Amino acid sequence: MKQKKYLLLFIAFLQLSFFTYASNGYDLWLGYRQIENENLLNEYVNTLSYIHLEGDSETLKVTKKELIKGLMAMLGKNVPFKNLENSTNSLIVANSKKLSSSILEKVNDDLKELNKDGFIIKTIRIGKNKHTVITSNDDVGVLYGVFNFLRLMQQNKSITNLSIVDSPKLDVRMLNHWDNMDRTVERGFAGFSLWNWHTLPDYIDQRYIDYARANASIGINGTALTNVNANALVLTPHYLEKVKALADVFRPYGIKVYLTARFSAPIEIGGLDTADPLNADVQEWWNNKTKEIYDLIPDFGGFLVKANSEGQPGPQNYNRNHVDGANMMAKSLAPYKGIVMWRAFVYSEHDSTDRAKQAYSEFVPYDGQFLDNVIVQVKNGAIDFQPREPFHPMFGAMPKTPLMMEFQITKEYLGFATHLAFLPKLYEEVLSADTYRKGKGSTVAKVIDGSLHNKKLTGMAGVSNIGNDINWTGHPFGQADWYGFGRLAWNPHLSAESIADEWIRSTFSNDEKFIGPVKKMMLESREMVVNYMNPLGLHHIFDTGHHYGPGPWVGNLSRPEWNPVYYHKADENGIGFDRTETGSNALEQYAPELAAMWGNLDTCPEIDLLWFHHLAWDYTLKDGNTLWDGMALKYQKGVDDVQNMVTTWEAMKPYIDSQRHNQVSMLLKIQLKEAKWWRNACMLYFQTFSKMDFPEGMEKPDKTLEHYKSLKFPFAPGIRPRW
Ligand code: GCV
Repeated sequence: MKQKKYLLLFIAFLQLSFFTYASNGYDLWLGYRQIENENLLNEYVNTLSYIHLEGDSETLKVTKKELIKGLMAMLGKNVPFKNLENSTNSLIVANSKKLSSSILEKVNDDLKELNKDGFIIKTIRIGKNKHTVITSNDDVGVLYGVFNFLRLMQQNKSITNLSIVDSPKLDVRMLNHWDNMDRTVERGFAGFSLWNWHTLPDYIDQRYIDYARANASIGINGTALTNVNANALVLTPHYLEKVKALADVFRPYGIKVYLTARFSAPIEIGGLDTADPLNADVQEWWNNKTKEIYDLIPDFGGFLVKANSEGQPGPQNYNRNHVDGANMMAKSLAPYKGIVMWRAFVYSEHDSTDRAKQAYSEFVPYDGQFLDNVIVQVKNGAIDFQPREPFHPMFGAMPKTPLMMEFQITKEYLGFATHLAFLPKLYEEVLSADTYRKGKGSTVAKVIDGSLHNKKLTGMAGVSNIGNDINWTGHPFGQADWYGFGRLAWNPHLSAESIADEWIRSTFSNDEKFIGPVKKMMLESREMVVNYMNPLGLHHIFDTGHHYGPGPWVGNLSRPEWNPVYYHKADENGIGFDRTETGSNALEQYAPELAAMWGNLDTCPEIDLLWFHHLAWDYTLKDGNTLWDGMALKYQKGVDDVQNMVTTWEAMKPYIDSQRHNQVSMLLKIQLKEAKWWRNACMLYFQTFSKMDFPEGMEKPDKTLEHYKSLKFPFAPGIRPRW
């Protein structure tokens, strides 16, 4: 009785200190909190009397550390490690190869179902004794199992009767860092690069370890360290030593290192006078370079390549094609089981066709010609990470080629790190889109998990939003995008709703009074951004270069498709990009069902209207409003919804620590200010064409169009430095 009283007092003390302490967010979703619910705490303590952990590989050492850390924090006590004999209520953690036959027979059927890195968490009985087993056919799977088990506890789920069998649906689950070697980050808004190339390899920043741990906790198993706008120097011996040091840190966490390979590296650092992929010296150079890398890093993942895109060199400089370039590198990597991720983000100033069509036109004819260890990396949409884009038409259109998804986690076009827009909602929309390539139900998720066309190599990449800001992502809610990306790379069929739920519980609180409103706010946030930036299918109307804020008036850049006016095509007759048969006919690149649906104004969803159609300002929308009024009201709705988000968040103050609450409050106010800026600037500009009044219900702009046009941001973060 007395003991119980002390326990309650202890919990009350912890709660009190939680609300008054300031969390800087460094712990991410792994800040294990003391279990507050007394019954649950008892259940956990009783179920976890002992831990029995087999094996001492580097991976199992970090697994053990994680268990100790997590259980100590959540239970408020140490759980002793003990041999199994005669014990009950033990947590058994081991690679399946180390399990005793009596345990093995309880999990054998489940083990057969596992893919690489999959795990089992199962409650078993042996005689009178009850235990919880976490196992896998490989050590990394055991680590993943432990992270998942701890997550169940973080979410206050019962652990007395578990039967979880979970495997990753994709092989390559990786972050792409657009980190330059001078530590600036292209499109990075959370500080400088994590990689301190100057102090590597001798100085191992604790951040590198914490980075690996965070990634492993959500199943991420690869990282491309450097920008796709690549610098060949990273392939020199001086830098490879540093890359090796990072690879050594990441290895226990199951994370492989990949490098971006500049196509002209044989010239720039190899002393050759060509980088022609069919030239024998060039091939030999890549073979030797690859061997040099594998001598240092035996589990090196491979190369990520941006070629003949936005000024990057590539095989076309030598009148060769993507297949020649990718296959040359693939041959050098094949003996070591390395892969080439060849990006399909290509468009050319010499091609006057709709930019949205160019990647498909260039790549689809190569279907079936890439070697087995090449995977073509395709952005989620055909333009460039816009707040909303129809899925990229290449998905489903190359049945003989593995395609991997490239999402952007950093918010180049969704308000940088100052706006809250929960991106898993965007990812979910793309992944669940139906390509109709093999009939109804041929979703993008099935293309990339390999099930639609029976692909062996599968993957998903996310352009990282991480920097050296203390909380990693700048905006505390940016952590949810990293987390959500990892979870979807593990299983692209998960729902954004379940991801938001998990993340809130692990990161902030299990209090339903907090979870309900915050989850709602997160799930609606991406649509708010679409509304106040790019409603009704508008796209790429961002200010030039830095992409911060509106710039629909920009029309003076040398390449036509770099100008917002190219995309909205506003004139006195109307607005929108005609991609139907009467226009660019980008629709022809989709399955006939989709071409018909998007091509017909009666069936085209209004969220995609101006992506596919150029319509008169007085065109009637489904709700009876004119296009002009409807557009204005969408902009206004975006602003109003952000205002509501500000109000919701203010009411959340009692539930979390003051530091993070205050940070989010300030950021939401910036978001509100900028949402109004977007609405005012865009509507004033489009009004110069429509010549129509703003409808009732739209707040009138308080500044002139000239004012918005005059705003300049020479030091906006994330712009590519010019060396
Ligand atoms: C890394 C967009 C971005 C560029 C980026 C490019 C790409 O154009 O604005 O910063 O370059 O995409 O994905 O290669």
